[in-house]
Amino acid sequence: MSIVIIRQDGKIDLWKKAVQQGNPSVKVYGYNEDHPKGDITMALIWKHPKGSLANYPNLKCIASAGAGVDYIFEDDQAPQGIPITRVVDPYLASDMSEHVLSAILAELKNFPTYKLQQTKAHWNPLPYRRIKDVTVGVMGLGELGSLTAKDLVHAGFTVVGWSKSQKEIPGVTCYAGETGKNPFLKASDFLVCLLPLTTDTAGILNAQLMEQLPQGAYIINVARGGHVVDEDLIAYLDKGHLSGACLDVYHEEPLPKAHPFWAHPKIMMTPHYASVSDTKSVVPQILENYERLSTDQPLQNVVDRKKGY
Ligand code: NDP
Ligand code: OXD
Repeated sequence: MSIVIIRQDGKIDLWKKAVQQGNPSVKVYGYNEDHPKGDITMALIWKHPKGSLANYPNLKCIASAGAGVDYIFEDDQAPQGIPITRVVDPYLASDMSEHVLSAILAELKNFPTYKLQQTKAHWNPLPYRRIKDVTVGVMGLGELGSLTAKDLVHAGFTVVGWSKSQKEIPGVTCYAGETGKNPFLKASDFLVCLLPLTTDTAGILNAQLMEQLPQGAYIINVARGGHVVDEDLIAYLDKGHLSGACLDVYHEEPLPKAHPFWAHPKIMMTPHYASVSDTKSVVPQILENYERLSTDQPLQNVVDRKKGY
């Protein structure tokens, strides 16, 4: 039994060391070093090269090193009959909540516009809004969305939320399903997307949805680029129905230099770094699952393959 780490972002050594420190008796390899493929039972992966999981005939578990698993379902050569696990971690949730709060406060106080004015040495005081003036809508009330919604309530915002099944979160008006979508959108001056990317949610941030948002609404997408129809977002920003957007995730990452988002004056961009899996808090849960795998116990944080998240 051993673990292989498959990722292409230069962080294999970081994760390998963390696993070794967490449990020196576990055998762990990077996928690009010589390793006994038949011995591998767990693949700890993040945006692996498609097809690479098929190299492991005795694989028993695919462990995503992030919360999202959409990239695993996009690999049609990934083994079908074995569990996929994902990260559920308090820091991942609180980092996301802090990112969303920062984006909303920056926009309420006009920071993105002031930054633009600064590049032109343009002194132009603007009216600002207060927390009590706006309602924030959180799409997706799972691990990250529910904490974000609660923290926004504590910060003093009026908060509405939307999910597939009905939720009850103190202080949050929760809507569910198709019937709840329109009243949820109509209330959302700020719309925060924290949905998983699935066949149901791909392209959900489209013209039809934007039309239902209040005039001047602001979109924050911290989930996946595939949720957004890029042309629709640009059209709704350009015609002024949306006042702006803060994006962390894109259809293609890194976003190609020629993409119109880069130069758009109403778009704030961050490089898919709203909330990042921290080896210190995530490796213990990976090792816990590895131990469970070795002793035939049920795994934690298992993804529902039917739902896709
Ligand atoms: P969860 O699986 O815990 O929550 C997903 C939520 O979305 C649930 O409330 C679920 O509803 C809801 N949902 C799913 N499908 C639908 C649908 N069709 N209609 C309405 N609601 C739906 O996910 P997490 O909170 O852990 O993570 C959310 C996403 O955030 C990840 O999938 C990932 O893409 C992204 N992410 C981005 C990061 C970044 O740095 N930008 C970092 C980490 C994650 P229900 O509860 O009823 O099932
Ligand atoms: C994740 C991410 O899904 O970082 O964890 O996007």
